[in-house]
Amino acid sequence: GVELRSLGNTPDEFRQDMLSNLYYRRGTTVESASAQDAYETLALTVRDRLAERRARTAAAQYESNPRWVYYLSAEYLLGPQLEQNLLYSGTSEAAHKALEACGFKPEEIAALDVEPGLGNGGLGRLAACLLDSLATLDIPAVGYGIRYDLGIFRQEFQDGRQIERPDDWAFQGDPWEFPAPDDVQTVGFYGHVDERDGRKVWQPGEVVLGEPSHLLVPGYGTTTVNIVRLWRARAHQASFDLTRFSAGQYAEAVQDAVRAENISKVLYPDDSTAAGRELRLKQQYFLVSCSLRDIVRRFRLRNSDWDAFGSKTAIQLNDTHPVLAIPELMRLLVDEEGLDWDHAWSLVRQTFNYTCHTLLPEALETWPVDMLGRLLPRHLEIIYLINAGLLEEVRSRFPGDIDRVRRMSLIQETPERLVRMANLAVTGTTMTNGVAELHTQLLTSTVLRDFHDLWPSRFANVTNGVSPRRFVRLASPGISALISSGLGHDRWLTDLSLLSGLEALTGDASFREQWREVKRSAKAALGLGDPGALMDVMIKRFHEYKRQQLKLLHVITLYQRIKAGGYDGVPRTVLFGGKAAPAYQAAKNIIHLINAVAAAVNADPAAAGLLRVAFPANYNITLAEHIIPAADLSEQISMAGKEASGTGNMKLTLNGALTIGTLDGANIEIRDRVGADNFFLFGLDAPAALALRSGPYQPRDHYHADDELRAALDAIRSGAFGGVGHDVAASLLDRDEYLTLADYRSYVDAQAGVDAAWRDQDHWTTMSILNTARAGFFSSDRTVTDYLDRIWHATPVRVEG
Ligand code: DL6
Repeated sequence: GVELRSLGNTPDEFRQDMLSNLYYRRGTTVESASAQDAYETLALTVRDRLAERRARTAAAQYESNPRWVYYLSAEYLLGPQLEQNLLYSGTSEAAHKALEACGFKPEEIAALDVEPGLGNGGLGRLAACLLDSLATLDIPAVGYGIRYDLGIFRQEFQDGRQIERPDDWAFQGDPWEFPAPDDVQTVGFYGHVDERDGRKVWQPGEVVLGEPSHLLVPGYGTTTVNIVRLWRARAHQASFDLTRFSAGQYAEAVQDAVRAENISKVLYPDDSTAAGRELRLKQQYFLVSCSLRDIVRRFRLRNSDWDAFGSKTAIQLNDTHPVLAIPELMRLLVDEEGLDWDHAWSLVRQTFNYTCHTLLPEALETWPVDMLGRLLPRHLEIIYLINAGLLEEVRSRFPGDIDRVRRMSLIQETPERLVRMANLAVTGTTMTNGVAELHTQLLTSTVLRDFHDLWPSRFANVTNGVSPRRFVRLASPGISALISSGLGHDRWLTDLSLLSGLEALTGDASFREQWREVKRSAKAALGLGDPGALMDVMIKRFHEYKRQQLKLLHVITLYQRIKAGGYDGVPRTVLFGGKAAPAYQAAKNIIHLINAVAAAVNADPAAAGLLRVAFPANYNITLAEHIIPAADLSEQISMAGKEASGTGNMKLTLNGALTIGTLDGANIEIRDRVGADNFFLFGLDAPAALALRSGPYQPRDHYHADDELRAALDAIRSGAFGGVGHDVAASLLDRDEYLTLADYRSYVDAQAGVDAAWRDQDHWTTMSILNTARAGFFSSDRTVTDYLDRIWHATPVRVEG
């Protein structure tokens, strides 16, 4: 092949290349360059280094014709790209010097790097961590997603209320992206199904184009650079109505084009509103259709026999959002390629696997049969055929068990006819996995129990993990440097189990002192409160099951103790961060109340130096990277049995925060590893919570029995926080769906244990180091290794450096 010229990484070579990029690609000069010019030039110069590795990677992967891992996800929270790409390409220092030589301040230029907020929360960030680890482990992989014009909304507070603003993240252009308008795919919607020569032919009524662009996904400490390919909807030229435009009907002239391009306009915030459901379904099919065509095109580059498809292709369905891929691949194989049904079905089942990320029944997607049939008539036929096969198997395994047949059917019949996407996902895949031990156990014993009865070997657990590069090395340069100096190497960045070497250092007083100092300076850098105070952090999406309201009741109790002159706790800064889905009023009420309580506490001289409440707006990956290293206490206080796994809990543990938590999600595995002595446990466990929920639970009994709880709720009800929060208090007293009041006393008492532990700073530091030392399991490298062993069965392709 043709040899690539290697780009040099000395400061001089890097600066020369920056200058070339400034002149030739940015079209400007050093004298007139703006900060944005400098940022984009820097980004291009770094990107070029990775692009070179990408070219080598693509060549090696093509050559070895491996089994590919394709990750299909409606969401990716990739985080800021600049610092990551500088680190992974080994050019941080050269870039710093080059910027300074041109008169720019590196921090100011880095601040211009806007994160693509193409996800809502844990599921999207997990996708990004898995891509990072796939590349780091040299696995040939491509992530597929949607390039939303507007990412997750920008959160602002107005009078303490959450306001959502559009996030036009790529307004200035995105220097990391490689658009490929020549690889465009055509996606159909609506229309009808004909039969021709014994084959079904779908004649779509509307056609939209999917235009891809890709971002580079570098591995750490390796040459491999994979990609994530994102699709953007484009209208056909023909949808612009020139006749109408010429007649002055400007809006009408573009209406079809606008409708087409709306498909990738906004990241759908969540499914708590009915409006826009059809658009959401269109987004899902758009992602699936474009990605499968691309996957098939890539398969054909090296293979001609369909029989090899399943062994060359592992497609992971990230939750139910991309599950239409199952009927779509059946349609491609049967209708377009002419394979017989059984042959196609066996290839489809070999190809796909499914990850479930929830236990909330309302989060298991369903689609009205009518809507799906109108939008995708052939797919609905295929779903019916798949259902026939499934129900035949159920009937023959469980004769006469009509209820079971009804529960397992892909179609819910009453009260409304709905397609059950999770049932389709389990039926059309080889493996289904949960994301933490408890989650998988609850999935197989409750939500998906019938499927587990039928096919027990089709279920596996793969506990989530996080990228140590992103969430330790980049987020916490101070802690990272200390870990490396303590261990005498930085190999822990690619083998996180090596953190166990820190255990021996807990006996070293000077190491403990340095650890304390590093945590303290992370708090000082965050600038939210006294760095000597305990930094108590609750960062995650707002949801009643996660119970930010429980943390808030604790804050009110502390405040009331202060007001009563009986405060014996340690100084604390309580930090909240997170967004509520725009249509989720109960969660937005909690946000409003937190801000009202924060205003009262922070303005009260009596609380000064003892308690402070911080709630920075617009929690995202960029902000997370500042908060996580500063945390002393990690709040993981969901009602047991509701949080599938959590990943923030892992990030905080790895950064030396101690957890106060329930036995929920991955908290259980964290506690098992760090040790019960280094974890503040409280509350009902999952069976106890379930039992209480199934009986006649009376939240008011707790209100009457506990003076401090009653005082906290009464303060809200009596208007102590500017009259805000009546609805929150009423919902807790009347329903308390997530057992907040039942867990209050146990939680507040456990917090007293936190205070006692914090008073012995030296011991706290030991516990903090032990948390980091014992959390190596929670690397997403281990997660990917588990996926490879249990689910994907793909092997690395090493790329020459
Ligand atoms: O698996 C990633 C992440 C888990 O850690 C969280 O526990 C879980 O809530 C989250 N789920 C979602 C969306 N849920 N659905 N469906 O983000 O996934």
